Amino acid sequence: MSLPANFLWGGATAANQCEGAYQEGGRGLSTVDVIPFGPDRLPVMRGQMKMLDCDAGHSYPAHEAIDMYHHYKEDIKLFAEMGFKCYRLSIAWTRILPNGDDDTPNEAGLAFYDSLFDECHKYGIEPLVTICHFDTPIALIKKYGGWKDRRMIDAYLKYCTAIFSRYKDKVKYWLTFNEINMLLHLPFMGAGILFEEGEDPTEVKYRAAHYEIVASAKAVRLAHEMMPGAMVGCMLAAGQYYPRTCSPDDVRAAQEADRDNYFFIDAQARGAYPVWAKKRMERAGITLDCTPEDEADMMAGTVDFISFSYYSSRCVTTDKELLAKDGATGNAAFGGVKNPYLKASDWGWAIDPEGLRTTMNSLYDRYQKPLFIVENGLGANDTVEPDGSVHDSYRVEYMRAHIKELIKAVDEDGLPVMGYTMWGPIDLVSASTGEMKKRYGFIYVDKNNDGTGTLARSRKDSFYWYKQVIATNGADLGE
Ligand code: BGP
Repeated sequence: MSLPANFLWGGATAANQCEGAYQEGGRGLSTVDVIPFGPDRLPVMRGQMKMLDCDAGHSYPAHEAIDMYHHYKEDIKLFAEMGFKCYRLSIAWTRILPNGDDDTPNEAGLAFYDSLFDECHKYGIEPLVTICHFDTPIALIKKYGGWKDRRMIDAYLKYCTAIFSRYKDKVKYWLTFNEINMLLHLPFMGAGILFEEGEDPTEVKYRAAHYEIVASAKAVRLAHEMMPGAMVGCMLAAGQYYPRTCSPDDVRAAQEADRDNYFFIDAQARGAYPVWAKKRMERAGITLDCTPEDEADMMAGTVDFISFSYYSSRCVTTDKELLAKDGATGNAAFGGVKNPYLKASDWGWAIDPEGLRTTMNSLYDRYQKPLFIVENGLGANDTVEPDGSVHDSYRVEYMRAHIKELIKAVDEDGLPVMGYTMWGPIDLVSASTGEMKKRYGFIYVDKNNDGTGTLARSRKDSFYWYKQVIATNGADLGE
């Protein structure tokens, strides 16, 4: 067993999925606040249905979430009890700059995260901060149309300047954008994009992607200038694409599907777009608005490490009949078909622990930069027993199998891996469905889909299991 002694075990959350208190402390409105629960959620996340404010006909899970804004001391104490070395969280952009580009940051917002980071350090927990996790300020969507507009780069850098100068002594590890490739699938959630009549959606998305990539590169450079020793990573919604069969057409389709993701990470890790991307854009008639200055910025701002989320592998086919009949229900954002060799979660997401190792090797072969698994976990229905306990052996089984593959990737393949922050150590709002009952946590939160519940926290069986995993640095996986 060769996980390094300083391996960063922990958990990951996002502001909008746990903080709540969406109007407290001078916070401004952001995309995630107006993404409703129910059937309109997907069209809004995709930018097909316009919603820039809340209305009485919808409910909005992010408004209260699990109210971590008022419970963070209790929650971080529970993370510490499990032995966390690292806590990945995101800062809500509009707590710091309520309009997204204010000249003076909001002191109440800054003070909140100051206190949260102090709480982490009290227990020796290293914060890992996502600068932007699916939250584009609504004011900037009204002003610029979100990431469609180049001026977003300056707004983002203003925000980065505010948080880097305030937290430079408290935060060493940073991620520029959560799941940057999600912009292609859920453009409103990923980049505040709404499509107007006559626009080519593909062109709009790739132009926005370019601005985020340039913003990310400039943020990396700024972080290095302002915080010597800081490490900044990119963040990919990862999961290797498998061809459904060994037909050459399927194999090519899987390669092209992987390239949708590599497009982003090649730019962030190597500092330039891959050759095939230029050809793809030409074929699609897309112009990127990439200036020589952008190219120089991208090259000067490559990331220090590659972080990613991994829930499952993906499977593609070129067989139209099969696609119509066997479309994957889970990970709907990524499309594809069901993999007949894999079981799926309650929400239809394929379960493929070995795919984690495959994905890690593909990423390392390509970039040769340290890897960091910043999301992995099982969203499941939990049953609370009359005595309050939750026997979530399915969650333990999922995580054990994935951690085993992570250990093989280190032990047998020799990959450098900085840490593992599983997704949702405490139950929180699901990003894709807005549900509470899709639970990932080791800590149960008494809150239901309809918003009822006491918000009380309690330990599930998996809580004690993970504690043991961390205490033994992965040597005891409880078998
Ligand atoms: C990723 C997001 C997270 C998180 C996770 C689980 O895409 O970065 O924010 O929510 O997926 O997905 P879900 O909440 O839809 O189950």
